[in-house]
Amino acid sequence: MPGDTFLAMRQSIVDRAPDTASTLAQEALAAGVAPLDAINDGYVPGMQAVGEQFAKGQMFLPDMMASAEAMRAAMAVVDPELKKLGAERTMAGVVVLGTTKGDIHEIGKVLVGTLLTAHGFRVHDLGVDVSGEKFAEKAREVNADIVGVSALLTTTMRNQKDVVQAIEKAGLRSQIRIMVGGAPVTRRWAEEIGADGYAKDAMSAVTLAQELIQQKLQTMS
Ligand code: HCB
Repeated sequence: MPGDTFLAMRQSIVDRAPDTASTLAQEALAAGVAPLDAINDGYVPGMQAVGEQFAKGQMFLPDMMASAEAMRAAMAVVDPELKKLGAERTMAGVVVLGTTKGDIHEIGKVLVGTLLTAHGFRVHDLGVDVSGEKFAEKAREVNADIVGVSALLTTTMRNQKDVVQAIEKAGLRSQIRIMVGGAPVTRRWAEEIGADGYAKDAMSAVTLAQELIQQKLQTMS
């Protein structure tokens, strides 16, 4: 039964069908499917399939945008369920999150923010197309522990390095841990640009953020 539901969720993204995506999410949650499983096993494979079709020229930009709308419709249902968990936890740390300059992909970054919130982090989401200076400014304003930078394009991934440099320039580097992610990003890239860690998906981003907070506390004690 969940297998069929996940396949239907995947298909609702490929079919660019927000109403179906939303209804399936409601039905699945009512039937006891874990919200994160719905995202990871249902909807994300749909976005991956869309990306593959786009790369092969079988799908075009407006189609990809419509699929993103369907994904957003599903996330609107699942998000509150994930966030509910966070309300019951003590504050785990402060995170400033955003997608780097020149890049408007936000679905993955929003998911990372939701799961961090669900695990007790206070998240300040700067949105998309964010410059290094804006990351640094916000990090100072909210006394952030972690800055999380997303990039989905090979061309914008290099702007993650600007964020590291802006934080250094602002004199905040010793207080702030920087984590990077996004489809083209790798652990090696994170090391190359001087970030403190790389996460391949939203749940790994939570684990990484928890580790970075522990490291920070150990350095301070
Ligand atoms: Co976009 N796009 N796109 N796109 N897009 C990709 C990314 C391609 C790979 C598709 C392809 O060609 N196969 C490709 C990039 C190629 C490349 O650079 N190597 C591409 C392209 C080319 C483009 C345009 C240039 C197309 C054009 O205009 N001709 C254009 C660029 C616009 C711009 O940013 N300046 C464009 C536009 C779009 C939209 C607007 C139609 C839409 C985004 C809508 C939105 O976000 N509001 C879109 C989409 C949806 C995609 C795909 C299909 C899905 C992305 C997605 O949401 N994935 C994507 C294909 C793909 O990635 N396979 C395609 C699902 C989420 C859950 O995964 O990887 O984003 P995620 O996030 C994960 C993970 O990486 C990690 O956790 C997340 C959750 O698990 N993570 C972090 C992410 N950020 C993190 C930060 C951290 O600190 C830690 C972990």
